[in-house]
Amino acid sequence: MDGAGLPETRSTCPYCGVGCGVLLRADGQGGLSVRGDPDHPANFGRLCSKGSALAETLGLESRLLAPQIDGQEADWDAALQLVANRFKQTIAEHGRDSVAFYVSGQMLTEDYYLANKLMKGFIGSANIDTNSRLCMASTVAGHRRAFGTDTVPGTYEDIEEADLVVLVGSNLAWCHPVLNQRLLAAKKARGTRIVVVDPRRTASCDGADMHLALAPGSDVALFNRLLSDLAKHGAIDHDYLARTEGFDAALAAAEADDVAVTGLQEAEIAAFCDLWRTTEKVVTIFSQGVNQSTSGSDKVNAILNCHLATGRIGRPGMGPLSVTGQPNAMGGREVGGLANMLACHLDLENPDHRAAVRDCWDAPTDIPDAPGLKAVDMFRAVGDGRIKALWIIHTNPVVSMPEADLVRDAIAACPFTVVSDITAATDTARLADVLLPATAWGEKDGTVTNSDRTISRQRAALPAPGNTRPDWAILAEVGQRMGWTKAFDYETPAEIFREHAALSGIAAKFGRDFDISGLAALGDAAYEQLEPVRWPVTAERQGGRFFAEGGFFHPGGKGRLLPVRHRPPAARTEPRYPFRLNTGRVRDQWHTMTRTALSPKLSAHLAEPFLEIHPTDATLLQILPADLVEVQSPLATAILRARITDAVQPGQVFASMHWTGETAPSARIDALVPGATDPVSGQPESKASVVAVRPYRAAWYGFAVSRGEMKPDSAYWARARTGTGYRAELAGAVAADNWEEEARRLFDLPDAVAVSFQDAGRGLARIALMQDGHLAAALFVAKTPVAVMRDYLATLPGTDAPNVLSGRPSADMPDPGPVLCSCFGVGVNTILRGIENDGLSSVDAVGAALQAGTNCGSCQPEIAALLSAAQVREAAE
Ligand SMILES: Nc1nc2c(c(=O)[nH]1)N[C@H]1C(S)=C(S)[C@@H](COP(=O)(O)OP(=O)(O)OC[C@H]3O[C@@H](n4cnc5c(=O)[nH]c(N)nc54)[C@H](O)[C@@H]3O)O[C@H]1N2
Ligand SMILES: Nc1nc2c(c(=O)[nH]1)N[C@H]1C(S)=C(S)[C@@H](COP(=O)(O)OP(=O)(O)OC[C@H]3O[C@@H](n4cnc5c(=O)[nH]c(N)nc54)[C@H](O)[C@@H]3O)O[C@H]1N2
Ligand code: SF4
Ligand SMILES: [Mo]
Repeated sequence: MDGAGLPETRSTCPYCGVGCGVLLRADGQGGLSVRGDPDHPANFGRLCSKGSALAETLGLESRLLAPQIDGQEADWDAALQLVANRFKQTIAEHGRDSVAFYVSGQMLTEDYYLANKLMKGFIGSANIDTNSRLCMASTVAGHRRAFGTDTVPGTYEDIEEADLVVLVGSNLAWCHPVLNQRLLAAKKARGTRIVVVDPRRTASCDGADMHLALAPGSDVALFNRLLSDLAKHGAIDHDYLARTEGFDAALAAAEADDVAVTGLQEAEIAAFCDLWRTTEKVVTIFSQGVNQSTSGSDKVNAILNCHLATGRIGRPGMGPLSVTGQPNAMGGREVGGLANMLACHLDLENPDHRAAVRDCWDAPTDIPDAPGLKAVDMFRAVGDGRIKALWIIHTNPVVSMPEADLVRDAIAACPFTVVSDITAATDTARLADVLLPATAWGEKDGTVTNSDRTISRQRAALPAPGNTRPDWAILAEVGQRMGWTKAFDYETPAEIFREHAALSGIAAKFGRDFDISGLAALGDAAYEQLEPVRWPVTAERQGGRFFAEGGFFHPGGKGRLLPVRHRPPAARTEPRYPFRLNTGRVRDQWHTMTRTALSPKLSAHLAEPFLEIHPTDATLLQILPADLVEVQSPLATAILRARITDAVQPGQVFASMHWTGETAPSARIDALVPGATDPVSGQPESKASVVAVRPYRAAWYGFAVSRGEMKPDSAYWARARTGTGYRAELAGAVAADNWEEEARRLFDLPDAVAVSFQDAGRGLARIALMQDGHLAAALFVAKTPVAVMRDYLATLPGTDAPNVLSGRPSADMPDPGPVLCSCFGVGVNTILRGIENDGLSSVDAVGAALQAGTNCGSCQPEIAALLSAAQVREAAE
């Protein structure tokens, strides 16, 4: 059955905060087909490469399908009772602050609401924090300081109505690709100018008019200069300023700052200020280059100051727009998932707010009046024994937290750790005492809120496999078993949603912004049918923008400009650690890769962890293309593949955050990142560590492909899925005596037929292991990085693979090169040949001839970059 006759289920993509609507059709065999929902206001049918490949990530092979206690399968009753007992016992012996929850901006609102209710309302501790601390905390702090609440003033439509869009610390092209597509379409239609502020040249720069490659951490100085410039040229909106306070102090601070710390040329700064000043409709989009900094909150306020001073906020095409990372980063802020927030944008410090929430929940204890431990401090408290029972839900801190080795050791030593996940194969899940199997995206129901306050439903289109349960149901069970039977008696997520909506109505009476009381009486059927809806949702109002006329949420209703001054990153480069290490994302992987790495399509784009380093630095350090490099910080050492590129500036290097103990253990980059945090938001500085870099000279290098799993254990290895199985890069300090034996061990194929070529003197070995006349696995070894056609070899397992040992296709088969368009599997070489031989001269022409870039469009910026490089070459010839 192909399922074509079955109705489609409307749901929301589980990855980024754009929150694209998807239409799911079950294939009747456990799988789904996924397409963009043409009616969803976030994407109008578009999807990026990750959304398009969702169907490839739903297999059950790596799923956790039953609870585990100490690594042994257990039944739910035993696992839940153990969790409830150990938490109760720990609280009884050591007090309520001896336990903690560490949760996630990927939980559904209903899950998140219950986690917060259980910890803050019933356990009576504020020790619940979330990975949003690593992500949105600085924006939350900045919004609250300026607006009085954590309010996103604008909407996605502003991107299309703006004449100038400034991307600050946002690689929109890779991280919010559908918003980037909307922006590029607007540019085409109305000539929107785009400026990128980022120390690194990214794919987002390809469509930009200006790229300001400022020094890392110097955004405050740049926006302070902009504020001074606006004042100098009489561009301040004094009528609007009357609705705010703090302008004089903010301007004085701005004028005292020296823009020279940005390292930018005076002319480019002036051009940027002119453009901003003379373009009324300006949207400033910001993300982790702003938030993940020890001056993150100040960076946010430096940006907000400029919008407030010009009154360019809350009107069509104008305003600051913080793009959220995770699908429910915004929803998590609404339910109060951060250790310093209460539910529904209420304040933990306010006794009236606490009393109102306690009453609503009918909670047995007072709600804590002080913030709980924020993520970095929370794991330090686990490490020094203050926290004795920890529940981690929907996040993988052993990979994603700074000082990740300390986090790993702390969790390992914690007397009782519970992990709720969809797989047992994560660096964090491997350390759990109790592992709870959650239903995954596609199997569960609830709501998420995206970057522009639009609430959308995630809906189940597949049955829950094995003994998995939804996160909200697991939390409710534990709450009940801890003794609060009535408060955690829920049958459906709809009940939880109604309670949350009703509480938001109470919060609104205290003058809070987040009010969805219009949904408090939503019946089960209406919840089932709920269309995407932007908050607030009340009897009087739905959606819209905030602050066009003022109306801030501080007492007295005024907005605030903040005096902020440049502060450099916490870690200083020094002779021992001369490089600034920046970290971030790649186009086709999601965080710690537990889902996206299951997709061969997505794994083809960048199959290996890498370090971007400038050619000048590479030359000085004698690093050659494709060399491995050792990257050392005061905390730890990593081994990564060098990518020599002038996209980074001299003295700076960039690594991605994605690789893990499961995919490339020497590349867990957060082991190198110290836990320095912003003093206001507690958000760690993930983008400005200091490191030393040197070549890693391995005794041997290897490349492997296989149909089945491999078990690498060399000093360096990185594994990726392919359409036929797996591929891996390997390198080690000691060469094997017998590579054929080593290959049999690596692939666990003791009885396969080996076809091999070995030249011990030159350190060369090529081994193909055949089963039933088909290639099961192949290993290529050399003393220098192995030169074979990797994308071709990855297609061979399972075939009869003639001349596999040559490492390349026969002469009449051109090598497509690394995959650039993951939707259609089009390689770089294919596109380059099209440009050079067939005269393809535009992104559209490449699409028409080769299909590349015509489905999700995420690779269009990279195609554009190939085209402009070709034009530069032509011009030079
Ligand atoms: N493909 C993909 N998309 C994702 C995710 C993913 O894992 N993969 N994750 C999602 C999540 S949770 C998030 S939070 C978002 C993050 O989305 P982004 O914030 O856009 O992504 P990052 O790559 O973390 O960082 C953005 C840029 O900040 C720059 N930067 C570093 N230091 C500075 C600085 O001092 N100033 C300025 N102005 N810029 C600086 C970096 O060079 C980088 O290009 O992406 C979301 N979307
Ligand atoms: N160096 C550096 N570090 C960073 C960043 C950076 O830019 N640089 N970015 C930071 C940011 S912005 C973020 S948001 C974090 C993200 O970091 P994490 O949250 O740690 O990353 P994920 O891989 O998204 O982890 C989600 C986990 O939830 C599991 N899961 C999936 N679906 C479900 C489900 O339905 N229920 C449950 N219970 N579990 C599920 C997945 O298998 C996975 O283990 O990383 C942060 N760390
Ligand atoms: S932009 Fe891509 S990852 Fe983000 S929600 Fe849309 S389809 Fe999903
Ligand atoms: Mo994030």
